[in-house]
Formats: sequence, C-alpha cells, structure tokens
Amino acid sequence: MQNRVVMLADFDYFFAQCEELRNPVLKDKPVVVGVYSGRTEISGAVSTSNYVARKHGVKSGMPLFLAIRKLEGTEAVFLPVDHEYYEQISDRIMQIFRSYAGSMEQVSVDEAYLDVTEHVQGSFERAQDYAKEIKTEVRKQVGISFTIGVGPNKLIAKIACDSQKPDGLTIITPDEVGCFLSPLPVDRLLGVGKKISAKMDSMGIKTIDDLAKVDIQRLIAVFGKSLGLYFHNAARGIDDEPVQETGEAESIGRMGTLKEDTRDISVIMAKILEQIEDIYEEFTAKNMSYRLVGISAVMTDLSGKSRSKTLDKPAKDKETIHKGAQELFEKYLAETELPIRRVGVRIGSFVKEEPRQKQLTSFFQTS
Ligand code: TTP
Ligand code: CA
Repeated sequence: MQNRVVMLADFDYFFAQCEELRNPVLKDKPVVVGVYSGRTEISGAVSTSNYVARKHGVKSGMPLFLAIRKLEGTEAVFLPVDHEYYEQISDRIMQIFRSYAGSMEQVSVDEAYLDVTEHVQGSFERAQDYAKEIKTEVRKQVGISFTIGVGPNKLIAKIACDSQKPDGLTIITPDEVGCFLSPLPVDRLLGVGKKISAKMDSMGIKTIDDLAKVDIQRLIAVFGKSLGLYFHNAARGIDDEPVQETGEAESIGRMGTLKEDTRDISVIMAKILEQIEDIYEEFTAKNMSYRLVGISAVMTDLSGKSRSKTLDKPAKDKETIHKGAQELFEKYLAETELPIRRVGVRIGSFVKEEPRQKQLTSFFQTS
C-alpha cells in the first residue's frame, strides 16, 4: 500500500498576526491580544502575543497585569480579541487549503490537516516543495504565515509541526519516525496531559521510547483498553485515523453566535430551536430519516467541540432532534467550565424510509 502524506498547518501566533495584518506598524512592537474580563481595566488574560512580546516572557493564559509588567518600558500594544475578524481570515486560508488537499480536516480556527498523498504521489520529497508552494500562495493571497508538519499520519504531522515554529516546515518520512519520536517526552503525544504524564512518570516512563517498551497488557491494565492500545500504537508512530473532511459530509446543520457568551442551557436551547426549524425544513424536502443528532460548541477561548449520538432507530420528527441536542449540551456543559460563544446543531446518517412491509418483517424478526 502507498504511504500516506499528511500535513498539519498551524497558523503562527494567530490572533496577534491577524492584528499585525490590518495594522502593519504593529509588527516591530510587542503585541498582546487579550480577553478583558471587564472587572477592572486590566483584569483578564492573554489569548496570545506576537514573538516580540514572547521574547519578554509573555505567554498565552497569563494574567494581563503580569504581561503589562513584563512589557513595561516597551512600546507594547494591547488589543481585545476580535473573533469575527480572525474567523474571516481563517475561512479564507481554509478555502485555499481545500484546493491543495485531497481531503482537509479543520481542527480549530488556526489548524487543519491536509491529506496530500495524491497530489505528491506519495513522495515526501515532493511534499517539501508542495508545502512551500502552499505557504507562498497563502502569504500572497492573505498575508499570513504558518507552520507545516508533514508525516505519514496525523499523529506524526502534529508532532513535526510543533517541533519548529514559527514559519516552520518539518518533514518526517516513514523511515525517520522511530528516531524522531524516541527521545521526545511523552507529553508530546496527543492525549498525554498533566495527569497522565504524572502517572507515566511514576511508572518510570519519561520518553516516547520508554513508552514503546512497556508491555501492551500493562498499558491496558493501567489506562484501560482503548487508551492503552492508543498509547501502544502512538509510541510506535502508528495512527490510522483518516483526515476527515469536515463540513462536507452528508449532514444538515446550522451554526450561530449567541447574543452573549453563556452556560445557561435555556438560552442555548432557544438558539438551537431556531436552528432546528431551519434544518427541519431542509430535511423534510429529502423525504428520508436521520439516525444521527449532533451539536457543536465554540467556547469563549475559541476552542471548539462537537458531540453526536446515534439513535437506536431512524427518526423523522423534530422533537427527537430537540431532545438529542439538549441531552448532548447538558452532558457537554458538565465537562467544561467555559462559557459558550457559538452553538450549532446537525442531523445526519440519512436513511431512505423502509417500505412498510419490510418494517413489519423486521419487527417480527426482532421480537
Ligand atoms: P495556538 O496555536 O496555541 O497559538 P498561536 O497561534 O497564538 O501561536 P503559535 O505560533 O505558537 O501557534 O492558539 C491559536 C489561537 O488560539 C491563538 O492565536 C489565540 C487562541 N488561544 C487563546 O485564546 N488562549 C490560549 O490559552 C491559547 C493557547 C490560544
Ligand atoms: Ca497557532
């Protein structure tokens, strides 16, 4: 089987770079984009900053007053986040990516996976020129720089991308995967957060190579079957997850911005109900049933999540969408502490209605 060639593109210091784009005089100054909580003039946190500000020790998530202190005596510029504007820029870049990829999966406002296997005929050498071409085109059309990681799968593309920023291009061929991963700390793997890396540390696992040497049964015993298996494979650079086309799959959905960020389920569901009306109209024209109800949420910090459930049996009514979406939002709100900024709902996995007779037979067969 032919190698896959997968890229991860991650826009450099994205919100701050967008601000530089519309006001180029900012380029040589420290630029801090922050979320102002409004309590006092300087209460809030840093969303991101350009590399000039980073040199002074400014980091994402840092309280604004601390960033102000670190930048004292400089010509630092502090700006509030302008999500709408960043989303517009992001959409334009994603559009360009689509024309370069066999399939594209947008993971956040500033990251997307591109499967370019066909375009480079499976060659990593060609991938190098191809990546440069994409960078040049986006710079020309939009004026934004970004970093690309290239590998035989999403896992490697992501780690390659993180290894050299900004304006980086890191290519890891299938032959290089082992040497590339071995010395890296385990927390470079997706899914290894603070808690898991502390657990691994207590087991004497510090590097990805250490992890690769642990018996698979032990990993399963400690982390459970699916996570244990994932770590076993990830430590070997194995990842079969496809680059999944987002937004173009067979589904009908709507997405919209709430009047203000909230965690109030009744406010969220009021917006969702409007969207369901829209969706339902489009759906009835299809004369089919749906088996999947899904929701999406974009949080105050612009991180996005999707959740979906497959129904026990296909449905055609509006109420099932409402009930399913409400259940998914309730579950999701319990998992996060952030207020929600944008919400969406969708239905999918459409099936043609079964003829009456067939329904009867299947009823008898299952009873
Ligand atoms: P990142 O890709 O993590 O950061 P970045 O693009 O600013 O910088 P880098 O060059 O290292 O890729 O996040 C993307 C955007 O998400 C970022 O521009 C602002 C936002 N963000 C926050 O609002 N809060 C945070 O804590 C982080 C990490 C990011
Ligand atoms: Ca980024």
